[in-house]
Amino acid sequence: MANEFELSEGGANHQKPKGDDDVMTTAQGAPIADDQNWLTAGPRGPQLLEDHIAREKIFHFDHERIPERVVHARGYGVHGHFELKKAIPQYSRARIFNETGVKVPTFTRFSTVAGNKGSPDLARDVRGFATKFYTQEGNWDLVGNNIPVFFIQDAIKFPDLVHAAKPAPDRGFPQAQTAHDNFWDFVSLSPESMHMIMWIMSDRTIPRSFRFMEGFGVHTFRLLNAQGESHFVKFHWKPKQGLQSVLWNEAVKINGADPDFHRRDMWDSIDAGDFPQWDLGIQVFDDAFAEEFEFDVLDSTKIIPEERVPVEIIGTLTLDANVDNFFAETEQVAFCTQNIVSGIDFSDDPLLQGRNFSYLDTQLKRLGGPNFTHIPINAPRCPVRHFQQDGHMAMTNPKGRVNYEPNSWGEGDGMEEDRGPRACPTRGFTSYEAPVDGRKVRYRSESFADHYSQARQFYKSQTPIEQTHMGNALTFELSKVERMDIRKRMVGHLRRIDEDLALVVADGLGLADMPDKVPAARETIEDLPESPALSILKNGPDSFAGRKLGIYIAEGGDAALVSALKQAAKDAGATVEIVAPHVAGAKLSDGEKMAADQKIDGAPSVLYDAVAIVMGADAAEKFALDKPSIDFVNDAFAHAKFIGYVAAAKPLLKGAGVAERMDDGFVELSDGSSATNFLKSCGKLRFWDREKVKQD
Ligand code: HDD
Repeated sequence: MANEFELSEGGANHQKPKGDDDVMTTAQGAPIADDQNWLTAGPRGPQLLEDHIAREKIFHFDHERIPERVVHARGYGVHGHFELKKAIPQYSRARIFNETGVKVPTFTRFSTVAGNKGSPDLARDVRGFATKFYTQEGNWDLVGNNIPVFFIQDAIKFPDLVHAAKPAPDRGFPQAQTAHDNFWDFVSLSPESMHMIMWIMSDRTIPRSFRFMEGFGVHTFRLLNAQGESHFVKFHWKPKQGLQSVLWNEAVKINGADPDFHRRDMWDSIDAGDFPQWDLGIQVFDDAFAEEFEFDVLDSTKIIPEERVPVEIIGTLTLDANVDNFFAETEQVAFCTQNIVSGIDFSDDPLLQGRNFSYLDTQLKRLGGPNFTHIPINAPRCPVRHFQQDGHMAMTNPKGRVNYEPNSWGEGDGMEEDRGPRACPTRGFTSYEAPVDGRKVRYRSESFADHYSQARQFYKSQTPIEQTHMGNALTFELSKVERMDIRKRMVGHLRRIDEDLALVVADGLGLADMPDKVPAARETIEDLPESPALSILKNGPDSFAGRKLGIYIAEGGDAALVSALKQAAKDAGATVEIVAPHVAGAKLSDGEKMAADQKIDGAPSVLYDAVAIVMGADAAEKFALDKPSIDFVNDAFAHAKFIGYVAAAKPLLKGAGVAERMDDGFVELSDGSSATNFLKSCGKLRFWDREKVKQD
């Protein structure tokens, strides 16, 4: 029967006909005989408006788009589950924090912030990390980023921030980047942004994969236990895969080679059964700590260093299913910071309080009505009962006569009517009874006034390589700013953060004189202790698991070696792609043609974490003059990647200009054990010494 449907798994709003009846129908369910030819008056005659099938098809198509998100438009969603490992009843009464071993379903959407839906994945940008937990007590949304601080302290500034970062209103560019006057004008006039600027100029904003980045709830929240006692909390996601980013030059090239690099990576790894995992960590502290801490815990431009308040791991998020339908799930998912459950509460962070208004409001616009919680991806997976009714696209409608309270239906009147739901003081949400007092003022608290100390702490906590990347990023971005006064103002801020960094940038911009320091509301605390947790390289995984090896094969390559490399990569938990001059593959030493996954022109080495070159001497001579082959080697070298090569491939290395500069990042391949050694080296992810040589 064409009108019998089943809902597909994973909460998708996708309906498939049951059984083997695949007859196409209209949206009204009427079978269609021909949907490729519009009804016309005669074979070459005018089209008839009567054609209800054509009109319905075009009508629906005309309305396919919904407004893209005003920020975080480009995103990628994945299903998963959260499992609590350690109950914390002393802090929270929420079931999700008390029942270990229960798999709470989740949906996580990763995103970039500034770019539109079609922008490239490797834009230098903050990544959104938003998770919806479908708990037994309602949905909890943790709407965070991969950076633990934010640009502004008060939500009222958000429209200005976003306007300044997005394309200029007159010209409509630049897209998906901050390297332009408006952005740097705004932040250089908003000193509170300086800590965040340090983070976004670090490699955190060019992650290698969504799988290899941390997530943060950013704000201070509250946890409430069964006795109603409150503790402050900050939420952290720690990737089990380790942290990893790419280089800026690499990011620029990935955007050209594969603008979908991050979403493809996520899709492929889940499709292959390699499920990424994050530990959920909490930093819990009390009022006494909040009082003694140098910074205000309600200020979202500040962190609490992990070395100061340790991150306690309490559970694990596993992402294990791709969506069935991108629109139904990833586009329609509606995160709201206000979605919390009993046992979790807000703090007075002025950014968080403002967000609580904004998210609900934006979903109304984006999804077209107040019933977006009826869309399967947004619907709670626990009983939902209330007296809210009607509105656009109402899908789940209560039965019966009662739609108000208080009511006396069902109370001994002999009528069967259900009285409907009642509020429940014992199980229901109750807010922390925080004392509130004060005059109504528009005022930024003095306790929010230190804008440079943690920016400095972040910079100082990086390795020299990471500091160099930050200097380069600032120089690059500011070199795209046309107004000299904005460039100088930014260098004036950098002088308050670190004089050496300011010097590097001033030098990079060719400034003749060092600009004056920007006036500061508070002097920088120069000696905050370094926090190793803030560096990516100090927290690398030392494993090639989850990474990708590109093996460039050509005629005459050693077939046994390619097999050994594949095996060694598999043993290391990595994936392999075979790249060849032709996508049909190449004939190897055993006389057999090995199929290729990619043609060299479409598979530059920026798509891989490490590369190996296995070809015969004639092929190496031939491809030493071939631009894609030269770039393959040359870029792998420039991006500090490990390069495995056979001796016969040396002409290509020479053609690429690296033969004279071979270092320990090159591993000669000959047999199975050399393949294993090569993969072991790759576990370091990058041969950073090559970057050090460049710096010297
Ligand atoms: Fe926001 C989306 C994260 C401040 C207003 N935000 C959005 C998303 C993430 C964040 C991850 C995408 C959710 C998804 O995948 O659908 N936003 C943050 C973080 C912030 C932050 C970590 C600071 C700590 N945001 C912020 C402020 C406001 C907004 C201060 C407004 C006053 N954000 C929005 C929004 C969006 C949004 C306009 C756009 C689409 C959406 O909500 O659903 O309401």
